[in-house]
Amino acid sequence: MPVFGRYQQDFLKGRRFGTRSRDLKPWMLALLILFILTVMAVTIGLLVHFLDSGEKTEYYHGSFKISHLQINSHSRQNNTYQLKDLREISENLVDNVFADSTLQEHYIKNQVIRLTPEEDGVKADVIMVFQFPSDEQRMIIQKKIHSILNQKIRNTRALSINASSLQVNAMSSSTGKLTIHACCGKRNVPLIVNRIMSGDLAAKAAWPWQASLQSNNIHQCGATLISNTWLVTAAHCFKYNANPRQWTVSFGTTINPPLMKRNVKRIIVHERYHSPAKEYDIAVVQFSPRVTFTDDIRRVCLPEVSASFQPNSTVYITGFGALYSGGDSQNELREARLQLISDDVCKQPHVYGSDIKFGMFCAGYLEGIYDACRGDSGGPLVIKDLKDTWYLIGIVSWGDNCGQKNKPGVYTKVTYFRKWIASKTGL
Ligand code: 4AZ
Repeated sequence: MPVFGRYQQDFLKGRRFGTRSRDLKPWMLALLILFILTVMAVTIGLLVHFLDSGEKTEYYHGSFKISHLQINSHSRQNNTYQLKDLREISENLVDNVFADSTLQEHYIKNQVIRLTPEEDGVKADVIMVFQFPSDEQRMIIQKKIHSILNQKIRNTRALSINASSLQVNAMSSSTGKLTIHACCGKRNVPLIVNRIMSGDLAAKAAWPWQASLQSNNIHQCGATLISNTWLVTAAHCFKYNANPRQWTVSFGTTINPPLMKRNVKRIIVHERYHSPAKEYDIAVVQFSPRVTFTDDIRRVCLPEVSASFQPNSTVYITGFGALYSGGDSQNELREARLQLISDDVCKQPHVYGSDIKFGMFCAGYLEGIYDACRGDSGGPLVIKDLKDTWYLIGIVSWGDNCGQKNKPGVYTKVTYFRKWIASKTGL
């Protein structure tokens, strides 16, 4: 006689239950299925409702003509503007239009994406960002935006705008996002930099243009993203190895794991860089495939040749470099706030004397401490303008050790090489 273990007995019981369930009347079964379906439908409905009740970001493209003015890259006389000023004035104007309108609760920001000089004026293309509950009609909103702009830009004193030239069109959110991200020098986190020795750890997406240049997968130098395929760095990074096949570039605030990695396709070192001389310490690097800009990976702006910066201005350096002379490179990105040092100060005999040549400048503190170090080379020194747009003005180049008294860091002056960068990259 077979001996039934516990599982076999349960199995038999199960079969008996099975027999009972087959006794369910058809109407009971139908009721049960109906009940289950109703519960599922209600749950899905509630889920959809709660997930979808959030605000949706929407993008609108506007364009208008600013008349009776001329663009001038040097002076600033009557009706004569620099493009940079005009961008700022136009963005402030659109901010003001919506800050005081029926759409004020929904308005987020605007960005002038293009200023095109035309006969007797300039055409401005601007992207406007709003947030609406998801059930809002886009065509109705588009008309509302047009009507608000149409009423208010007529009466503005800041600029003379031809209201009949105004056009407003809804954009798909993917095009809107991509267009906004394609703009340079913008980041999506607030600036909080603590002054601790050797800098501070950088927040995610705080310096989205920072890259790490690696040969045989070992971090060697910093670099700065200036387009979706080009980087600027220091020439001396390639002193021992300029074979693109042995170099890769990574993005993100850690080297390991990288947020994204690319192969280097081309390394162009300044023709007049000859080590051990320190002049012409600049190179551009092309990688592939190109990156898509996101909050974490984005290009910095390049300054115009004519841009100049006041001594003592606040600037920032970032890098994976060592925390002290002779130390190792770091896995996590760090940032430090520095001050620009005038040539007069830096060329003093007890600082660097005549070692500071054309195309270089100093930044940091004569008392030392905050400084770039080995492994930061090639990385960015950036400055922020009044509209929170970041510009690359220096490339970490050299210095006597790190953080020493009277020996601040020395940087390649980007404005000096602006035309050289354009000649190699087209940017
Ligand atoms: C280097 O070895 C290096 N303190 C970079 C910057 C500085 C010193 C050394 C500036 O790459």
